[in-house]
Amino acid sequence: MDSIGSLGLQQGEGAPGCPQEGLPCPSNSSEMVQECLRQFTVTGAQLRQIQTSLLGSMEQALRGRAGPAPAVRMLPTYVGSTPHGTEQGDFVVLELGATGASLRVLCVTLTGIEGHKVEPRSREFVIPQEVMLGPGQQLFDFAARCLSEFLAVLPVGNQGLQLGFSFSFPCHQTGLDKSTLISWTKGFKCSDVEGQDVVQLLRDAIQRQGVHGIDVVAVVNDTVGTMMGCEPGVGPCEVGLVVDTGTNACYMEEARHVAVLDEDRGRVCISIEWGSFSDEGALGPVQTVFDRTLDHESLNPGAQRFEKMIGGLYLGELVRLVLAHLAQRGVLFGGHTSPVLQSQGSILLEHVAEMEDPSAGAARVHAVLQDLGLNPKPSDAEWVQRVCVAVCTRAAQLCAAALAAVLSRLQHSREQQALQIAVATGGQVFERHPRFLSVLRETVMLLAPDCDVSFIPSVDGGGRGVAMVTAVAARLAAHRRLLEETLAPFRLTREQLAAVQAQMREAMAKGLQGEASSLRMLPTYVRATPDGSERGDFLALDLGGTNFRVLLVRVTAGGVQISSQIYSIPECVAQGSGQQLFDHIVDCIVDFQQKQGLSGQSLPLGFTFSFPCRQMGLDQGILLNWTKGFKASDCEGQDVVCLLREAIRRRQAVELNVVAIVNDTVGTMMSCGYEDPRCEVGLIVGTGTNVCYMEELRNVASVDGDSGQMCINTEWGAFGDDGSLSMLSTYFDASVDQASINPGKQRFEKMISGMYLGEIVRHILLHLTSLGVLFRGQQTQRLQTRDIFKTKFLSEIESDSLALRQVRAILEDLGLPLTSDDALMVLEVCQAVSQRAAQLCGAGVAAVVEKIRENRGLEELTISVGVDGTLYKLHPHFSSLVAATVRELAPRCVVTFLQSEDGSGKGAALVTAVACRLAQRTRV
Ligand code: 0WK
Ligand code: BGC
Ligand code: BGC
Repeated sequence: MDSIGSLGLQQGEGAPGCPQEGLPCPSNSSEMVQECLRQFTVTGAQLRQIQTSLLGSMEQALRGRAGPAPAVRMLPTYVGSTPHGTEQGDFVVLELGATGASLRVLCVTLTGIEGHKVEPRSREFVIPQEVMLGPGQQLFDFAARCLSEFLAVLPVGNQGLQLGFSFSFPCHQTGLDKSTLISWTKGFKCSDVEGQDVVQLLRDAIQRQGVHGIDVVAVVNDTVGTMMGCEPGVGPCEVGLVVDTGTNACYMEEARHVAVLDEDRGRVCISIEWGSFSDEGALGPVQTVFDRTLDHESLNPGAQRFEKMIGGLYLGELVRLVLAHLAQRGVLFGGHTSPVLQSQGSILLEHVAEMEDPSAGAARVHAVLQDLGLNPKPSDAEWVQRVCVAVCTRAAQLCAAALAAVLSRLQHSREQQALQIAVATGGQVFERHPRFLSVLRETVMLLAPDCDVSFIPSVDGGGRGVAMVTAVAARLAAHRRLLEETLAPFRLTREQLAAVQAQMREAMAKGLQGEASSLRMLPTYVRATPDGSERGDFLALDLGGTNFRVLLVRVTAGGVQISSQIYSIPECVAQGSGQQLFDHIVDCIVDFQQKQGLSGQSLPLGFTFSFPCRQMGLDQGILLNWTKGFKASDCEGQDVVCLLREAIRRRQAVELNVVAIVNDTVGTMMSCGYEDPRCEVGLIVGTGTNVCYMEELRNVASVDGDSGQMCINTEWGAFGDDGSLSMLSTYFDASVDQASINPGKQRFEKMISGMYLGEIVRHILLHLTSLGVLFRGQQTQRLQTRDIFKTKFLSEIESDSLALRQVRAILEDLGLPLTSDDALMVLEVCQAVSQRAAQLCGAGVAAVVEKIRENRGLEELTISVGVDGTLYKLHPHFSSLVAATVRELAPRCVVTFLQSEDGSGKGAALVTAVACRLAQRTRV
């Protein structure tokens, strides 16, 4: 393997030609030069060690595990795909840091047409040293002034131009346009920038400089720009390699291997930041005294040690240090040093490139050395050239070892032994240094023999690539703006919620007084919550939620035992004839009785009927209108207890004693009230939504009596049916309402409950797809299907434990082809819709508990609310958002939400038990 060492260097070969004719050739002078050259010789084993160690550091950093800081940073760049060439438009690119003391501004026009290219317009500005080392604000103001100067002469109007910021330093990116500088490298050391978001610093400077119409939409590392700038047709390049003043590479890693990212699909571009590779075990043996001196005298000693052996900013300095060393020992330039040889940074990359160039010949080297103020002897030129060759060859070999580590990583992450890959290269060292690429290529072939690597010089130095990323970022930013515009009406302010609370209070007061109101405030004839003395066996029916249940409830001193059975109510029955519906209910009761061995027994029955009923007594309830998915005929306006009794009659030989009909809110309040007597409110947020509470009888105009309380079923689902919620209603709410079986009805319910949230989300997704924001604008049949997006998907998608990947799984099951950005946006849509629902629900509860507090003239009210309903119970954030909104809007009420365990069937049985107890007492 040591053959690698021979590339360009002949080990132990005698010094060519003595420095000066007739002078004894100090055998040791050529020895001394050879010794220096030998120090820059790297063996195959050493290169392989570097390759292995760097690969180890890369994989440790990807795992993101705790432990000693990995030598390389492996920074996600939020670039998830290589360009698909459809990007179009004029984009401004500001490049800072790639090429040392210069800043470049370009205007790149992307045509989106394969192979059709418009030459970018660009201008380079030299950055004064004091700006590179001064206050950060000064640097960014300098950049903004250069931008302004460039735009001033740009033929394209700069209204609404998007800018991509190519910032070639290690940054923690948290978004395409959000990036925090970790540490300066190369010749930069401005104050007050490390740890800051450099996009914001640039935006602030652009504002300070009064440059208008420029929108900074992306920040990109130069390696990413280089990779993305790969000529379409030859690429896509999946590795971006820069060797300019500094060095670094990026590559497309499988997203699932990047621990910090919550992704399992697709690829993401990782900026390796291999400049900071510093594993002593691997680098120590190849570091020379010159490297250590250079590092020691650099702006950032101890940092970027690998970069300082490769980067163009340092090659000239390494050569200078070697030449100064040899001059001081009288080996070169007759032992004369010169100000140039003494002063740091005086030998530049271009000097080395020129002197190193085999075609340059001794004469050219001689000329360069003279330009540097040196007085070289003929032999000096050759030695100097050999020093340049040694320094640059080592740089190319070390760079090759690093690249070979990346190739090994790609082989691992793609489980591919034979890898074919295109590497985009960029930077002055490639452009100026003829042999760098060939040494790099040959060394890579030896270190990664299974990889077929093509090196593609990037065009415009990566400017085009940055424009590509900017175009993608601009598209995503535009999509984000459209998403925000679409979701803005769902983001309710405290003022809006307080207005809903106040309007609900007003509607409650009017409803109680029997005045026109969208809140019917229906008396339920339940005057007290259970006091624990109830006893007996009761049948209960629970109709109106997701499931129809028949229950046997045994109330004993020891508590309540329940056995129940769930029966389905097919849509054709729920929307068929009333007779068919109630016959079906009685069939279920009979089936239940048989299974429970209760046949022939006539147990008192409590009927939870979760629809708006005007009650004239506990066992009388006129159905005002169906809601949710029910529309059985000949029921509205009928006493549903009668309808049930007629069905019982139709089914001879069945004895049932229907004692009470209760709303599911009342059943829930009673069920929770049995455990906690402070429970005086019942809340349902399930298929539908509604609330009841204990109101002072004196406030209930339609029921005689001024003392005591009665439970009022507010039927808040219909709140806003009088148009009082129109200021909150969105185009999507109107679409859902129009498509429902009861348009114009239950408007508040249609903004809150489980039957509708999925549909609201579906309509928003359709809208965003039509805008091209989602699913690349492809409308899918599935998404056009009503009720295909279940409300339970919101609960699943918003669950914290569910990574974005599972969000994709849910959506892909719906046949939606989506990207990770799509998944993120769908998540945000779900969050906006459910958050609004929970806040509106919270505003309603705040209105109710404040009413009770004021009813009782209390400074502070402590009260419990019994809650049931699938949405409230299953959604990961709904309940806490409701509670937070109530705390915000009713700060003088201490509200405890009790999730009902046994549903409202138990509550109906308890209401029946109370009714039976009261009936018992009146009979004795
Ligand atoms: C369970 C109750 C029932 C109520 C239902 C509401 O026992 O009375 O109607 O909760 O929640 P949903 O099933 O509609 O989600
Ligand atoms: C920076 C990298 C950059 C490289 C090439 C290094 O000093 O840390 O971010 O990609 O130089 O410009
Ligand atoms: C009904 C209410 C019921 C609520 C919850 C609404 O659609 O009108 O009576 O309490 O749904 O189930």
